[in-house]
Amino acid sequence: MEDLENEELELKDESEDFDSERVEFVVLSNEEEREQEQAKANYEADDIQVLDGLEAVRNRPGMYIGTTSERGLHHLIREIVDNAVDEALAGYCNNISVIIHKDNSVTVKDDGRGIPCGVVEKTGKSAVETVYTVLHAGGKFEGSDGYKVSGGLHGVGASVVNALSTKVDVRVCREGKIHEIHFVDGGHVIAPGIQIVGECAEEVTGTEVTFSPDPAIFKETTVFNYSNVRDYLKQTAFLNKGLSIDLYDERKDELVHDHFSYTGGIIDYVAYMNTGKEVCTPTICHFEGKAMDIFVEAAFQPTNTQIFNIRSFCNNICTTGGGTHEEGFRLAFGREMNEYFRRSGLNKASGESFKYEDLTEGLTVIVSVKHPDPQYEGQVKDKLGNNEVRKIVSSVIGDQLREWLLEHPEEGKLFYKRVERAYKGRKAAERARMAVSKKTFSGSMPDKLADCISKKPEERELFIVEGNSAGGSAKNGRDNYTQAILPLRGKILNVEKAQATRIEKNAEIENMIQAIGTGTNNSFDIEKLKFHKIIIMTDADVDGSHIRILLLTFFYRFMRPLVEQGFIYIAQPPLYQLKYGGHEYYCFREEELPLLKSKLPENAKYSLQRYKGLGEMDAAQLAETTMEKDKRKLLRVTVNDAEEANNALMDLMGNNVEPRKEFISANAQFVKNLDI
Ligand code: 1YM
Repeated sequence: MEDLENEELELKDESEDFDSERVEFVVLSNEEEREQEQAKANYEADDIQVLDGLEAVRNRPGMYIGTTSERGLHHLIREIVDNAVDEALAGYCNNISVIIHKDNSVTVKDDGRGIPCGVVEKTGKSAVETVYTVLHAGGKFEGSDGYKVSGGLHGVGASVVNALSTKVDVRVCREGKIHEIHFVDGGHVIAPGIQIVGECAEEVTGTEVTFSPDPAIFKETTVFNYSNVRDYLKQTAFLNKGLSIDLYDERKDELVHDHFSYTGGIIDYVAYMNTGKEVCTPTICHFEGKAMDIFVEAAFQPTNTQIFNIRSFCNNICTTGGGTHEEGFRLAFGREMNEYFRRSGLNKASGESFKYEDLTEGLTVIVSVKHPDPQYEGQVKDKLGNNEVRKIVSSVIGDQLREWLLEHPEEGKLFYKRVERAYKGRKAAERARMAVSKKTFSGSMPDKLADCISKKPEERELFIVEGNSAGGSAKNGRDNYTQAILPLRGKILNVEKAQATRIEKNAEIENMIQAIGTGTNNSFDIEKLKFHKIIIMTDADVDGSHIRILLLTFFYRFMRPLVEQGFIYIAQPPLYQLKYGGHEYYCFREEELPLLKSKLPENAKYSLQRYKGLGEMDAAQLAETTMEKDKRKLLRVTVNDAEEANNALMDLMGNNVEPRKEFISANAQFVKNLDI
């Protein structure tokens, strides 16, 4: 509390200093004086707001850069580089360089137009200062030097980087002048703000930014990882044809340097991804086009590997979760290939349409779109959601692929051969699987498992349930055709602490491994997976969350493909049941309860039950709220979630007692028999 108050005082002091210096040099008429007074008052108010904004970033950095771990640290470089890349996309910048200095500060330089230095009417500050201090300020304001920004969100990340740095220096060459502005301690501008410090040739333009990440924010590390930065810059160079990017590392005795520039853009990217693989066509197909202000580009080439390797991007950001641009590609590719094989008479042998998995086996694809207003979805916002993109990608790529196939019959034939091979392979695998699955399903399943009737892994679900009593309710409430129940007795073994051999012999874990069917680590085989949904169902208390962490860590360490391929889920049991007027309402999160209560009439008589554990619900309630397919809410576990669980467990288990204490005190109201 005390700290906060001091901080506020400091901020006010600084804004006064800055302003008094400004006024000293100006002779004002009465009216001007009044206007100036008013402007000063507004300016101070704005200034405090500005610093409040940056303070918000410092208070909740995770909301702006996802995490303050090593990954978050590297995000800072991206934010600044992205501004330079935007300038390249606008057609003004050809060269970017990044330098990691000995003290782990980083300089990013470009030869674009230079961030505008004139005063922005709305903020009363220079554009550079505005971009570096106002949250969400991008290139959308008109400055007194007459520039007008065309659109997009040019520059929005700069203020976040400033907020999370102990020091930021910006140097701009523009209109024959060298300007500098400096910030310290999370965005406090050094008076008097932007200054001209020298002259340069008119044609020399650009921006240079040096920042030092704040160790009070990045507690885990402030040391940049060279290969991480290198990979990102290389990818950026692939995605921006012709852009030249240099990376220097001054931390070693000898200067380390990498240079990236690709005249072929994403064609070179596909060639790079296919390095060392046997490719099936001589050409890398490349198509591009634009519709509704959305630019679409795709490059692809089949290989003899069995992996469909697709990477997609929106505005140079990697969309790991896929999305509508990938779907558009998939639609176009599936439709046009099948249509071509049919029309050209190539597909006489099998006669049927190929499945998408046959068409894409071994295919390496890059899809890149540029969108003025991208919407991201998914837990980690890594999936493109804009619906219009699907159709645009599908028609741009589809139209050009159709023409290309007509003009390149030899290559069309090579595509066909690759697809036919995948098709035959799949059919053979299906036959082999049938033979194996007969054995597997008749064979050993753990005694405690209440298995389901269906033998199709795609529709089978395994509920891993905490405790025998909840296991009983789940068994009675389930759909026994598709839902199997495996109750876990008490705590499963902590896989972080125990040795590998002991783990696999632990009874609870052995049951799980046996039920799932894939084996673990080196002997893991996804083909043997018996359930396409593995659902962790634990109590909404500290024991429950601990068991969940243990299970996630187990999957992460021993059956990682299950996490990577999205087979692991978490059930969401309700926290409250509210009965009113003959109806039952359920709340799944704490925040929902006051909302629900506020919707009841005043003085309504209702009864409220807090579920401390799954066991408190009867079979029908558990089924209705947590298990029935069209009513329940499931969370799909991502690799990030599992990684976090793994880290949380390391915190809890480590020799350092602080995180353990924190966990216990944060959950004290629930603690029953905590044993960590
Ligand atoms: C090393 C980081 O930030 N370069 C950069 C940023 C901008 C411009 C040029 C720029 C943009 C525009 C006009 C425009 C930015 N300007 C703004 C804002 N490199 C780096 N290079 N003139 C110059 O968008 O029209 C935000 S970023 F908002 F001030 F225009």
